[in-house]
This record gives sequence, structure tokens and C-alpha cells, in this order.
Amino acid sequence: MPREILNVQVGQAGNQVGESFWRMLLAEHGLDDDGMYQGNDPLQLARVGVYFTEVENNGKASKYVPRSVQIDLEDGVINQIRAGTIGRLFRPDTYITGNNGAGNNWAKGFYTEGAELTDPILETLRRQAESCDALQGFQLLHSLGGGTGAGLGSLLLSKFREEFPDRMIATFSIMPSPKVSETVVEPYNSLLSVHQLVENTDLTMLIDNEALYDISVRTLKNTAPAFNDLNILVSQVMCGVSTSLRFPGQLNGDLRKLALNLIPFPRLHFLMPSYAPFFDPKAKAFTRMSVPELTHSLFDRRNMLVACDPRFGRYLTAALIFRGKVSSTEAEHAVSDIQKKNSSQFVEWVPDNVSLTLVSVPPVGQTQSATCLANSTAAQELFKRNLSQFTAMYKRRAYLHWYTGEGMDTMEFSEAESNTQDLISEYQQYQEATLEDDEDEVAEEAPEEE
Ligand SMILES: Nc1nc2c(ncn2[C@@H]2O[C@H](COP(=O)(O)OP(=O)(O)OP(=O)(O)O)[C@@H](O)[C@H]2O)c(=O)[nH]1
Ligand SMILES: [Mg+2]
Repeated sequence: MPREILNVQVGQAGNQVGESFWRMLLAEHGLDDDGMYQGNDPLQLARVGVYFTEVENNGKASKYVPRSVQIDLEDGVINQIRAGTIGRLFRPDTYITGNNGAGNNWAKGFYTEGAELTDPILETLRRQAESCDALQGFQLLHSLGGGTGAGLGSLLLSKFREEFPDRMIATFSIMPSPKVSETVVEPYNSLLSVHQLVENTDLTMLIDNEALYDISVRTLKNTAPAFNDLNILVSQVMCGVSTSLRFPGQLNGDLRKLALNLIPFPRLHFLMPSYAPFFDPKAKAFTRMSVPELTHSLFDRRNMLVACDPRFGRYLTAALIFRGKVSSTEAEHAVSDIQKKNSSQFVEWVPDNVSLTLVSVPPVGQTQSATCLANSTAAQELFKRNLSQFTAMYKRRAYLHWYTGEGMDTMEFSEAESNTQDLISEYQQYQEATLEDDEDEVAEEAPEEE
């Protein structure tokens, strides 16, 4: 019996990414837009219950309904989804909207407009959770740059912790980039969110709009990507990441096992995904990649969903998921080859820190793919980028009145700033830590003689 995940999508980005993700999940599990099974591979249904609830249909074939709640403080995006081709797929009572929006203001999402909506949201979530056999946890989709996904999203995470302390909490969190959006207060909203994510999630998959934009322009040759283009990339990666949860496999079969392998220190639970192959759909000569090529791409910054260079950090851990016909010996060789050739990039004090999962079901329309979730100290680059943009405005107290006007204390800004500084130094500390640290201490006590 697969253990269920409850998806919660909040705000514009959360809901738009969510819509794209659900479309791809339908295709992967052989379901049509009404949730009816049309597939031809029993593996598609073996663990479909992780994300879908099977509903009896008056003696006819079952219908599969997403286990999901769609939330926004304004109703535009949600109305579009509801009126779209998969709008009827979701339970009608799982759409929850407010009227006023949060207008890019984190404080409105967390303290005022959003806080007013938490009771009906939690009521709906409780109902969904109670109808599960064994809920493994929550998956929240949101951007960190706005007011709703970031502010209300953060508030909800703290409520999940309170109400469901023994469930896993994972997020797919979209970091803002000036290449994609021009709103000045985004660094405030995202840093305030990071401050919350450090405390209240078990796993955060970082998705960086800057990286999505670069992949679209450089690799996919799309010079003016729209949100929908970026979101297809995100859902490819979300499907890749969740492959081991959704299909039978040996390793990392649920969120807790995934976290156990990937998170050596509780605060450092920010994972950078990478994916291969990304390719220009219009390029004729798209050739099949070999397993070593696929593996290599996963460690290449151009395939990473976060604009960080892994060569400037070290991998604490990583989980690789190959899909399609991939030989396990070939994959193991490719991975150990990379680790040997780049040994300085992997901390040596976590032996076997790269895990491998193989799933025979490829993504729809492809023969193979590979996804990596990396816990790399290079993630500090992303937090540094956010922190420097935040600090530039915060030291002049720019735009603060919008936040204090909602009852927020500026102390919280200072706390978010110092919590992020701490996070960055923790990454740095483990980046520098070596196996010899202890031996040095021993050596000091008893100096070796030449
Ligand atoms: N990748 C991606 N990013 C998005 C999308 N929509 C918005 N964003 C980014 O998300 C940030 C803005 O957050 P939104 O999700 O629009 O805001 P919200 O959560 O609805 O909050 P408010 O509208 O402020 O109440 C900016 O950084 C945008 O670039 C989307 O569909 N995909
Ligand atoms: Mg919005």
C-alpha cells in the first residue's frame, strides 16, 4: 500500500506550476483529463495512489482524483485552472480563494489577508488527510517572491508542523530572479521565506527562475520564455524527483527515506535538482545520450535548476534517479567514475554519499532521463545572492513601511538576515571540513616523528 502525499499549491506560481505538474503526472500514469485510466502498463497504476485518490464510479471503472488543495488570495489564476481542461479533475471543495490578494507583500500573506484564510484551509487539509490510509506528508508548491505563495505558504508550513508533527513536509520553492520579474521587494519576500523554510520543512527543492531562464535561452533556444515554458521545465524535474516515490523501485521509496539519505544536518535540507537531457525540441539531430553522458550532465551547472556552480562547493550527498532502459552496472560505473575524477567535490567524510535509483518507466515521449537531487554546499551562493539584494535595501530601511503597516516588526527582518548569514556559514563550515580534522587534533597531542 503506497503512502499518500498531499499536494498544496499556493499563489500564482504555485498554482501555475502545479497545473503543469498535474498534467505531466496524468500522462505518466496513463490517465486522461477526467482521471480515467487509458494506459497500458500495470506499473502506471502500481503506486498511482501516492498522488491520486481512487474513487469508485458507480460500478464503472474508477476515477483517479488528485490529492491536492489549490489556494490563492486572489481568484484569477485559480479561476483559469478551474475553467481549463483539467479544472474538473480536482475536487470542487479543494479550491480556496480570497478576494484581496497579497499584492507582493509577504506580511499580507503571513499576518493579515492570508492569516484570515487559514481556518478554512486547514479544515480542507484535515478532511483530505483523514481520508488517507497513511499520509506520508505534504508537498507545497510556491514562489518565494510574492505575497501569497511566500507569506501564506510560510504560515501554512508552520501550521502543518503544529498539526501534523509526525508527517514529512517537503516544498518546491521558486526563487525569484530579476531576469524574470521586476518587482523590487522580492528579495525581502524570499529572505523572509527562507527564514521560515529553515525551521519548518524537512526537504526543500530549490528551483531558481534565474536558472530556468538560462536553460530556456541557452539550451532550448527560446529567447523569450513565458511562465508556461519555465513551468514545463519545473514539472519535468518534479516528475523526475518524485519518480522513486511513484513507481516501484528499490531505493528512496518515500519522502522520509529520501530525507534520511540526503540530509545529514537538519538545517541543511535545501536540495538543488538537476536534470538531463534538456534539449531544443526543434533541433532535428537530438540523439540518445549514453549513460556516462547523462550522468555527466547531472553534475554540469548548465543542467542545474539553481544558478549556482557546484564546482565552487562540495557535495554532501546526492540522489540520482535514472529512468528508462539503463543498466545498473553502467550507471554505477558512471557515477563512481565522476566521483573518482572529481573527488575534491564530494566530502570524503560521508562515504557512499551518492545514491542511485533506477526506474524502468521513462518520461512520456522520451526513452531515458536522469534527475539528481544534490545537497551541495554551493547552495550558499543562492542564499548569498538573496542576502546581498536584501541587505542593500534593508540597511536603508527601504519599503519597510509596507510591512510594518501590516503589523510586522522590523526585528523579523533582522532575524531573517542573521539566520541566513548563519545558514551560509554552516554551508561554508562543512565545505571546509575534512576527514583529517580529527586526526589533526590527535596529531597535536602526539606529534608524529619523521
Ligand atoms: N517559474 C514561475 N515563476 C513564476 C510564475 N508566476 C510567478 N512567478 C514568479 O513568482 C514571483 C511572484 O510570485 P507570485 O507567485 O506571482 O505571487 P503570489 O504568490 O501569487 O503572491 P501575490 O500575487 O503577491 O499575492 C516572481 O518571482 C515571479 O517571477 C510561474 O508561473 N512560474
Ligand atoms: Mg498572486
